[in-house]
Formats: sequence, C-alpha cells, structure tokens
Amino acid sequence: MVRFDPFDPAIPLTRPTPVDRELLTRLLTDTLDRGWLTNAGPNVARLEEVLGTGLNAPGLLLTSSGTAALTLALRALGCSGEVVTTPLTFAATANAIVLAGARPVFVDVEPTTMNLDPGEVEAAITERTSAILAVHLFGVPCDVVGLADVARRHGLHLIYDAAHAFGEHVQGTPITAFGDACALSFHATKLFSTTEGGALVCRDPAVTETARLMRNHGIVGDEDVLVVGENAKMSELAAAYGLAAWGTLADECAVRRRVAAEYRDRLSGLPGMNVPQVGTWPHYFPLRIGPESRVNRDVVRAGLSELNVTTRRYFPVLCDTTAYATHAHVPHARRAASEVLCLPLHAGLEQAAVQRICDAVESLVR
Ligand code: T4K
Repeated sequence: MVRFDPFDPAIPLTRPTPVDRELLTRLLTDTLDRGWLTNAGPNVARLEEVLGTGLNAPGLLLTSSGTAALTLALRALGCSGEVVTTPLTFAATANAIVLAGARPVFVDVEPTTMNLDPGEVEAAITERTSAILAVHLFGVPCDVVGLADVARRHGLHLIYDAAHAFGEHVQGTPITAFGDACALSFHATKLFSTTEGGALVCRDPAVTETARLMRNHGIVGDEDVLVVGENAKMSELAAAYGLAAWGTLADECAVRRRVAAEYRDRLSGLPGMNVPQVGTWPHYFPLRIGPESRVNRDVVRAGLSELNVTTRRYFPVLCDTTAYATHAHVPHARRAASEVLCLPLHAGLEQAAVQRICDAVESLVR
C-alpha cells in the first residue's frame, strides 16, 4: 500500500450545514429580548410554516428530536402490541417503539435498497401486530407501494422514519406524504438541522391534533390533562437556528452532490465496490465493500482512520445488540451491516481532500 500523510486537521464524517449567521444573531437577540424561550413561541410557529410550505408538508409539527417525532407518531396513532420494523437502522427507530409501549419485530431488508422488504413484513404479521415502521435508509425511498399494500390488506398503521430523507420525493410526491405518519430528524449531523430537533407529518388532521396535544404533556387549557403526553416541544432557540439554516441548504446540497459524484467517478471501477447513487438532498455516502474486494470493509475503515478520516459503520444490526438480542433471521441486513462504510460527505470537503480519500481507498483495495 502507498503511504499517505494523515490529514491535519482530521476529516469529520459530517459537519453542520452552515447557517446564515447574521440572521441567526438577529433571531437570537429578538428571542432573548422577548424572553419567550419555549412553549409555542413565534420562532417555532414560523419554522413550522416555512417547512410546511417548503416541503409541501401541511400540518408539520416540530418536535424536540427525531426520536420524539417517532414516539409521538406511534402513540398518537394508538400503536400497541407488535410493530414490524427494520433491524438496519439507528437505535432510535426501535427505541421509539419500546418507548411507545410496543415491541419491535425485526424482519429482513431488500438486498439492494437495504430497506424493509414488504414480503418479509407480511410474513411476520400476527394478531398482535398494530403497525409497520419503515426507514428510508440513507435517503433511498422504501417500496412505498408494496408497504402500503401490506398495511392496507392487514389494517395496520404505516409509519415512516425519514430521518435521512429530508426533502426527498417519490415520483414527484413529497416523502412526508407517504404512510399515516412520517418523522424527520433535525439533529446536528443531519442535512437540515435545528441542533437537536425533528418533525412529524401525519396524514389525518385528527392524528396531527392528538400529536400536537401529546407534544405538550396532553394538557388542554389551564387545568385538564386530556391524554397522557410528554414533553416533545422544540425550543425557540432551536427553531431560530432552523430558520437561519433553511436558506443555506441549496448550496450545501449542490456541493454534497459534487463530492458524491467525485467519489462515484473514482471508486465505481474498483473490485467489490458498490457505490451509492445519492438523492437530491444527500445525507450520507454509504459505500458498500463486498466480498469481491481484496480487503474487507473493516480494513478500509482502519486504513482511513490512520489518515485521520472519520467514517462510520452505519448501522449495527439492532436485533443482535444487547438491548434487543432477538437474533432474528435477517441475512440481507447482516450482510449490509458488514459491508457499509459511510465516507465523509459535507460541503467543507475540498476537492483535493476527496481525491486523497479516494487515492487511499484505491491503494487499500488494489
Ligand atoms: N432514525 C434514524 C434512521 C436516525 O438515523 C436517527 C438519528 C433517528 C431516527 C433519531 O433522530 P434524533 O432523535 O437523533 O433527532 C448520530 C446522531 O446522534 C443521530 O441523530 C443520527 N440518527 C445518527 C445516524 O448519527 P453518532 O453518534 O453517529 O454521531 P457523532 O456524534 O459520532 O457525529 C458524527 C459526525 O458528525 C462526526 O464526524 C462529528 C460530526 N459532528 C457531530 C456533532 C454532534 C459535528 O461536526 N458536529 C456536531 O455537533 O449519532
């Protein structure tokens, strides 16, 4: 292998999308002057309007995190018993099911998209199943037609975790319009961020109203608690950050698409490399390093780590983790989990750095 000098400073996996600092300063100053920091403040109302219109997602509710949005969705829809889901996701997906009082049932994914396989979902349905919770992993849309068909025929709720799919569409329809509810994450590592935060979009306005109520402890008026809720509210400071981030997204996406294209150009021809197509709103670059490669994914990861390049093995299969430990039969998910290596993807990556990362990968696998 050719020797390369390590990057100094290190290359992070991602970097928060830059915000309009002048606007943020003004919004924060106004917020502090108002002395209204949370509980249905004007920044939250404005950001709900901006995102609801910008994403064509009427009724969008901001939440304190993507996890809170998922939990609210499950609870507002009344899901209980078993929820069929994917094991190839961030822990939050399954954690939300448990937090909502149900049990996750893990089934296998499709080998190519790495998203829930509708056939596997159907085979796992029992009389206790109340819902399907699917993830648009790495922004690649699920088989929305197949999953809707299974949900309809079995009378199940269908919820989407779109934490990686902010802004994406399926044949012109916004990703948030599929299923009974769709959750977004605005964590600092996401393309669109409010530092911590998320959003929920529900198909039925009555469910939106239940979720809105549950987001603030289920309290109505001054005294009554109508339903058991939680504190899933976004703060005014987080919403101000989101308002200042919204205008910078187009530039960030354009650079990320260029970086992804450079990775594709350089890595596609290498043996065993399965190089992803990223969407219009790229979050991740999940390279798959298959058995035809001379070295496996972990060797490439270790080599890049020596060069101070941060990568991630997103995601360990949840049904094999200590907390879930059901060891379900999910061979496609396990294979994907052993092959995926997310490479750095953000607008702070200069072309020369991308080329050096590709040189290093090439030298490791050749
Ligand atoms: N569903 C799915 C499918 C998800 O992926 C997630 C979250 C959720 C639901 C739940 O949404 P939230 O409740 O979180 O809103 C991160 C995030 O904590 C998590 O939000 C995210 N998915 C998950 C995929 O990644 P880590 O532990 O891998 O991130 P960390 O801290 O190692 O950072 C990764 C890179 O980002 C590093 O290179 C450093 C850089 N970074 C990180 C932070 C926090 C920054 O540059 N600035 C920062 O502020 O979990």
